[in-house]
Amino acid sequence: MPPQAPYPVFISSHVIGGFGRGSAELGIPTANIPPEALMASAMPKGQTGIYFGLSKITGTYGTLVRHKAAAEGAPPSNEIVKSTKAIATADATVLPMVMSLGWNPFYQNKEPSAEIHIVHKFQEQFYGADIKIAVLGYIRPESNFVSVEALIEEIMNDIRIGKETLALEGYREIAADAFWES
Ligand code: ADP
Ligand code: RBF
Ligand code: MG
Repeated sequence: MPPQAPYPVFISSHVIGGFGRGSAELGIPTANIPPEALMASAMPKGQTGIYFGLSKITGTYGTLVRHKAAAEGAPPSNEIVKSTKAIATADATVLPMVMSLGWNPFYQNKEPSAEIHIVHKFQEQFYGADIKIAVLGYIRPESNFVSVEALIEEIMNDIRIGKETLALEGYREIAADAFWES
C-alpha cells in the first residue's frame, strides 16, 4: 500500500546549525533545516512529532561558526562560511531518514526545530548543503524521557520502524522518483 495523503511530502531546503547536541550528547547527528520550510509545505499543520522518509544531500557545503545565543534557551546564531566543498558522490544518494519536528520536550527548547537524522555514515559534516526530503509517514508524538539513554533507545526504535516501512511495496518506488534529480 502506498503512503496515504498528504504523503509523500517533498521538500527542498538547506542545512543550518542547531544546538550542537545531536552528535555530542546523543551520538545521533541531525541535519537541522529552517522550520519554515515545513510550514510552507503540504505537511499537516501543527502536527509536531517524529516522521520517517527519504533524503538526499546535494550541492556544496562549508564550515559552521557558532555565535553565542542572544537569550537563555534561544538557539545560538550560527553562520556558515566557505560553502565551496562539493558533497562526495557516495554521500549524495537517496537514503532513509527520521525527522523530529517540534520542541524537544526532553531539552525544553524555546523555539521549534526541524531536524533530520540520515541513516548513513557521512565522510564529513555538511553545513550549508542542499537537502531534499520526502516525508512518507508519521511515527509518534514527541515525548519526554527519564534519561538520555531512554531517548536514544526510542530514536533507535524510530529508525527501525522507518526502515521497515521503507522496504514495503509502494514506499520502495519513491527512491526512484524524478524529484531527486530535479
Ligand atoms: P546541530 O545541532 O548543529 O544540528 P548535530 O550534532 O545535530 O548539530 O550535528 C548535525 C550535523 O552533522 C549535520 O548538520 C551534518 O552536517 C552532520 N551529519 C553527519 N552525519 C549525519 C547524519 N547521518 N545525519 C544528519 N546529519 C549528519
Ligand atoms: N527530543 C525529545 O525531546 N523527545 C522526543 O521524543 C524526540 N524524538 C526524536 C526522534 C528522532 C528520530 C530524532 C532524530 C530526534 C528526536 N528528538 C526528541 C530530538 C533530540 O532531542 C534532538 O535530536 C537533540 O536534542 C539534538 O538536537
Ligand atoms: Mg542537529
